[in-house]
Amino acid sequence: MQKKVIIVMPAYNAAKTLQKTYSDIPKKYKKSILLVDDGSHDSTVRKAKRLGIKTISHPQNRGYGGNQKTCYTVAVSEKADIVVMIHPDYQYDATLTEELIRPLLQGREDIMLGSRIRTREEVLSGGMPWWKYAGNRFLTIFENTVLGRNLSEYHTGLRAYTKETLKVLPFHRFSDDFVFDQELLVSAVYSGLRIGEIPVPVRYFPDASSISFMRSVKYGLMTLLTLAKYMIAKTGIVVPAIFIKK
Ligand SMILES: Nc1nc2c(ncn2[C@@H]2O[C@H](COP(=O)(O)OP(=O)(O)O)[C@@H](O)[C@H]2O)c(=O)[nH]1
Ligand SMILES: [Mg+2]
Repeated sequence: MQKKVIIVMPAYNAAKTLQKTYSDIPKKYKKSILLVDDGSHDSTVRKAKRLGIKTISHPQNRGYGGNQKTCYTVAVSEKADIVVMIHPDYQYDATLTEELIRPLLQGREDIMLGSRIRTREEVLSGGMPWWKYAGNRFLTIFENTVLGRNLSEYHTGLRAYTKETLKVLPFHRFSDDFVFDQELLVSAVYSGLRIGEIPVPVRYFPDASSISFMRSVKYGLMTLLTLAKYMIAKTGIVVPAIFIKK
């Protein structure tokens, strides 16, 4: 039976880049896109509606994690078998959607990530600021060591999940902030889920990146805290709420 794929876009002030992101999404999925607007101050909602994208608006800004909670709740309630999350900021190559989800369709992986980190030269010439690159590498090496995995990055905004993954992970208990993405992956590792990746080109330009240095530092520290929670959970003495008890 044909699997149902829903593409979710957690949007915040994405009016300038939405059309381009939308254009790159393969035609067969254009009718199954869901955009959740997190109280944007620009014309994101108007543009999304004009493109025929199903749009849900948060009356107030809930944050990046809060936005994804709505995305996944709605996608699961609409009986998606596979949910692709892509930032509507045109940073990621949406033409690769098919390739990204293939291992999920074939039952080989539970989560797929589009990794921007292939070579340092490629990433930096793609425009990622050197301090973001350094932070990404540091956190990724640390995460791989603690989690016992070998991913090339944990920080991408192009991801795909099976419905089983979204049903098993307690994502409603994750943060409403950016660390949501980390809690999801760390919780997935704790639950023994399979995480695969494909390389995707990097595209950094002013409209594709708004997170400031200080927000990034906070994100880094929250990521380390998430790893500490993982280590605590592994002791078996207490299991923090972001994990499903074994
Ligand atoms: N829902 C929500 N999303 C946000 C907020 N701030 C930023 N974002 C989104 O978070 C994503 C990642 O931020 P971005 O600045 O692109 O990070 P970078 O590309 O990694 O430097 C983008 O899709 C933004 O639109 C917010 O307050 N709420
Ligand atoms: Mg971005």
